[in-house]
Amino acid sequence: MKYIAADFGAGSGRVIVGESTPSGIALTEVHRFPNRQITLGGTVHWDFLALFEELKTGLKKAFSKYDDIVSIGIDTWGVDFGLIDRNGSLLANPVCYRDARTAGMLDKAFQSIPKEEFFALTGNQFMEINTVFQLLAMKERGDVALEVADKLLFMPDLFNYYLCGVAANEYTIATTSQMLNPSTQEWDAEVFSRLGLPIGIMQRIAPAGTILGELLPDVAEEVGAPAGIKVVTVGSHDTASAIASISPEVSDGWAFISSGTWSLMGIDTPSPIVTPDALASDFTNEGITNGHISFLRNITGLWLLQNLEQEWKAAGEDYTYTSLIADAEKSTVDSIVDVDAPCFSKPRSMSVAIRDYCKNGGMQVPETKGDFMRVVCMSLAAKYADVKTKLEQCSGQTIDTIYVVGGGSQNVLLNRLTAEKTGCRVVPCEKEATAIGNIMVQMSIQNNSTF
Ligand code: LFR
Repeated sequence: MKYIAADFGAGSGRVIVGESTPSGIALTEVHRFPNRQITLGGTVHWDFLALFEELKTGLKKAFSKYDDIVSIGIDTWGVDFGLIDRNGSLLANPVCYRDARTAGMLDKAFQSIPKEEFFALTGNQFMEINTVFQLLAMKERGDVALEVADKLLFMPDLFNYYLCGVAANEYTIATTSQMLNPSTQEWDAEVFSRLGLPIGIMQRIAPAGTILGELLPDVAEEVGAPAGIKVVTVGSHDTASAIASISPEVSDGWAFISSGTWSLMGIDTPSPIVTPDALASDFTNEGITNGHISFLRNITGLWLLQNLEQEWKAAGEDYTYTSLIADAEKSTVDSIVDVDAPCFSKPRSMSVAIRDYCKNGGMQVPETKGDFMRVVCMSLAAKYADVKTKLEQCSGQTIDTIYVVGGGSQNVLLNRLTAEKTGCRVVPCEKEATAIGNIMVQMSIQNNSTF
């Protein structure tokens, strides 16, 4: 039996077919496509229609190649959503969290719900990108789509809806919104009423591993799928899927880093940690597929390197990942930047932003690609060490092992520096963690887990 995982990540989307084999889950990528953000009228959008079309192309390729596919599961990054009207139409192309509309919304929200209380209600790290601040921004500017919306569907929910016609909010992605109560696992009515947001647009929560429905007949026909293909919820938050792929040898004393555009560093804990210490250290409580909580910190991850690489590619520079690491090993620049500093979140030029940061801080200024690579890796490792100490303080656990999943797990320099700075054993795990976790949840679904 085979399963389809569709993963929409920063930069690209992929349709992958997975199956269980004696040596683990085998993956075959059947379709990869760009996931571009489109600026229209000054707003940064998802290109949802194009992405849905690419998803169908991927499904078509998968169904023409394999005849034993059982189900489809979608995952994307967190917080973004689409709004649907009462006739089931998409009201507008969803807006990407990198858009500037949420500027100033944290302070606005704190006027209605003080920070400490807000954290106790939701357990989420305060980030302007969170769904609640996107909705508040829409309300503040009198956005008509919000006024007439009937349903809010997070991005994976939106793909699912147009695949099978069933509207649901999957649990793990819902926990990135800052509107869900981590203890009751329900929408927090207090948050909605105090901010004047419409709770009626929120949908019933579907746990990861729920059968939502079957592919709609017209979609099935278009993609050449047989009858009865199930559309299921997985850890539809990509980070939740990535964490699902980790199988630690011990029950505690370990942390994870999901290393991609973001570095999500945290621990698996049975219940949320919403103490003042957790708030002060910027931790978030997000749902994972085993019903536990990932208590983690969002760190600006390889975003810095991805931006540098874009500049180097645009300038026609010649290098490979291996040559970058070799050059970084030779570099003697030891400057450390705070990767989470606002100047790195949407810079016009990442190399200029890093140089300026170092110059202003009286540190050595990187010049070569190897210097930049070294600064990024040293800075990330330093951040990991700081977050590890704070994780230990907040959880009372001692962490001695760090499992690294995702594309960044292949960065041997970063792994070595992380081990040095944290004093932990660093275990690189699945590069394709998100797809593997997505498929593992599909494989575990029982026939009675219908929505
Ligand atoms: C990683 C991720 C993070 C989330 C960020 C924005 O891809 O999903 O978990 O905080 O993207 O949604």
